[in-house]
Amino acid sequence: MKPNFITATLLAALAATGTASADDAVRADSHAPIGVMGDHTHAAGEWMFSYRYMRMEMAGNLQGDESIAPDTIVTTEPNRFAGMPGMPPTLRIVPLDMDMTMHMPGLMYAPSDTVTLMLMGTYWQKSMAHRTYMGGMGTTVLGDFDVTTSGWGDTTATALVRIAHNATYRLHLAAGLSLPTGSTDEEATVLTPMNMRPTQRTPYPMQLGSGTWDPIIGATIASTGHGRFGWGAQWRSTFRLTDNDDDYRLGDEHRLTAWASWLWSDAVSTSARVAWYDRDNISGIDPQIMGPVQTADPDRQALTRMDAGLGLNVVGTGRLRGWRFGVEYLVPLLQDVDGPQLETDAEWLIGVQKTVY
Ligand SMILES: [Cu+2]
Repeated sequence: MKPNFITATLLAALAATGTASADDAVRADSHAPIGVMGDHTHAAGEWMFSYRYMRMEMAGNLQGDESIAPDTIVTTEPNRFAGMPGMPPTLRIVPLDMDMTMHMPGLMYAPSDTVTLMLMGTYWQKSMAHRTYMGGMGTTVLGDFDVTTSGWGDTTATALVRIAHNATYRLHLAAGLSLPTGSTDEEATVLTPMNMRPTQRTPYPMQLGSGTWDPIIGATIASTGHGRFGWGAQWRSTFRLTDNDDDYRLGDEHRLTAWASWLWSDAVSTSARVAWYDRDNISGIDPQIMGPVQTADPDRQALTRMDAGLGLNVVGTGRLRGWRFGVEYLVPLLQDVDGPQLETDAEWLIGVQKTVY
């Protein structure tokens, strides 16, 4: 055989089975919609810096999958602390709405073609509006108050391991740990039904971290590169195995998502996605979290939600090679809660990524 033929054969074999990192870099659809974490891997030696902004808006309350009004909550929903000193038989403080903003800086590095390491931090800004009803019964409103908390949440360290990776198809597993860098001791001033304003530990949804070291396991499969249509799917679960210093553990979380993408040009793709999310109740109880309010009840934290989302991915070319931009908007299709719990209205995600080759 002539050397030219051997070289051509080798190049063809590389093109068919190679790492496809060049294609990954220039096709907008080679990353999942921006709301999917750990969706892609890197070629050996590559670094990636990223920043994601997430905003979630919630308003009104659900019991199961149906709306429940504040007046109904405070006259019919039992207070788990009833019987303790000063505790009314029903809930008397109702969350009205909540805005959550999350800033997520991220770092990825691939020590080899097989393994990509990922580190992601979270910085939370949470704000919840409440309505307090007067005394132990009836529907007379005493007043409204806001609770806000902000600060670093938990940090995740994850290894992504390639099982298959070629020009049109990729499969990788995720194994990681959520590190308890977020506070579980946040405090706020509240308005009680007895018209007092004590400062006390905030209920669970306003805390910033879990307080526990939690394993993360997942898998991602995706197919792009053989035309304008692409698709992918991911499973990702967080398991809470031990109680934290405050005598409780958050519920396990499970996420399943699948998306389809359309490549308009190499630089621009759009996506449609469905996302299923399930969270268990809290087990144990923080003795410092107590009050006639749903958010203080460990058994009113579980939820199942199905979201639908539309997304846009843009990848830089020329001088902007290595830069990516993504945006995604999700709305719930189905929600079912161990309530009452606030109802999710919408979620926005915006992200910027920079790969260093
Ligand atoms: Cu990356």
